[in-house]
Amino acid sequence: MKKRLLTGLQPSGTLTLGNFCGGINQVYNYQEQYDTFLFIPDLHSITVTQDPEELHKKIKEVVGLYLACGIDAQKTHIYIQSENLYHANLSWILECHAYFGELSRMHQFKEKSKNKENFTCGLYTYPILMASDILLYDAQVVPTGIDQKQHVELARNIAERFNNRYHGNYFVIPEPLIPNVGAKIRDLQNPEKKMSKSTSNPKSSIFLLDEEKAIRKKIMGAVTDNDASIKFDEENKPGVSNLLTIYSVLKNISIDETVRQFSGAGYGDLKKEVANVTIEKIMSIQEKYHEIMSSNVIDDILDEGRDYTVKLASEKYETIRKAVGLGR
Ligand code: ATP
Ligand code: LTN
Repeated sequence: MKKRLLTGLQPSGTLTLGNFCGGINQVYNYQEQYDTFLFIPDLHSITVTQDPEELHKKIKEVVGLYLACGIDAQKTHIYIQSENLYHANLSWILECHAYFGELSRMHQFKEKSKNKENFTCGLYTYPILMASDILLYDAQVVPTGIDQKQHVELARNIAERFNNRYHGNYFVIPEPLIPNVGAKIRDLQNPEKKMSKSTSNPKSSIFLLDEEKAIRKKIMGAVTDNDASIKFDEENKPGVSNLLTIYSVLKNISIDETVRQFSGAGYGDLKKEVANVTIEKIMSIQEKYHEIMSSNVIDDILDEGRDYTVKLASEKYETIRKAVGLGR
C-alpha cells in the first residue's frame, strides 16, 4: 500500500512563489508515489480577519491554482476543510490533550501576535487544528516549507501522547517532508524574512497570478548586497542566495549547478535570468488556470473530495471518541 501524504495551503491571499516551492511543487513531485491528500485549510484562514466575499473567492482560486500547477485530481484528493465537520471536532479533543506551554513556543504564533494588542484565540490554538487535519487521515508524511516544521512536530507530540494515554496505536506519527532546496523562499525586499502571501508590501512577493511586467519589475528590484559576487551563502548573502534558489527550483537543477551557470556573471544578469524562468513558469500556470476557471470541473472535484474524506474522517473520529470515553 502507498504511504499517505497530506498538506494544505491557506486561502488567505493569492498563492506566492514561496507557496509553490515549499508546498504545491512538492505535492506535484510526490503525487505518483503517495496516496495524496491536498486540502484548503479555510478554517485556518479565519484566525486573522478576512473579508468574507474575498475569502470565498480565494478558496476556488486556490483550487484552480492547485490544478494549474499540475495537481491531478485523479491521483490527489482535493477538498475543503470546513466542509468536513470532523476536522474541528477532532481538534477539540486534541485541544484537551495539548498543553498551553507547548503552544506558547510556536514561532508562527509569536511572529503573528507580535506588537498586537488583540489577536484571536484561534491564532493561538491553530497548530492543534493542523494536528487534527493530519491525524484524522493517518497521514505519514506532511510536505511543507520550513516554517511549518514546528507545527508538524507538535502533531507528532500530541499523537504520541494520545497513543500512550489510551494504550493503543490510535494515531500514526507523521513526518515533516521539507525540500532540500526551496524550503524558505525569501521576501524580495527584506530577505531576512520569508516570502508571504499576506504581506503588506506587494513588491516583496511574487504572486502566481501576477502579470509578466510586475514579475520582472519585482525580481529586478530584489534586494541583494554590495559584494557583487554570485555565491550561495544564505547567512551573509540571503538576497542573492534566494535568487539562486528560485532559479534552481524552477529549472529543477542543484544549487551547485546553478552557481556554476552564473560564474562570472553580474547581479543584473542573474536577475534577468531568474525573471525569465519565473515568468515562463508562471505564465504557463496562468494559461492553465484560466482554462480551468472557465470550465466547471472544480465543483465536481470538490464534491468528490469531500465525500471521500468525510467517510474516512468519520471512521477515525468514532474510534477516537470511544477511546476517550465520550458519547454512549
Ligand atoms: P500567510 O502569509 O497567510 O501566513 P503563507 O504565504 O506564509 O501565508 P501558508 O499558507 O502559511 O503561506 O503556507 C502554505 C505552504 O507554503 C506551507 O507548506 C508553507 O510551509 C509553504 N510556504 C509558505 N511560504 C513559503 C516560503 N516563503 N518558502 C517556502 N515555502 C513556503
Ligand atoms: N498551517 C499551514 C496550513 C495547514 C497545513 C495543515 C499544512 C493547515 N493544516 C495540515 C499541512 C498539514 C500553513 O499555514 N501553511
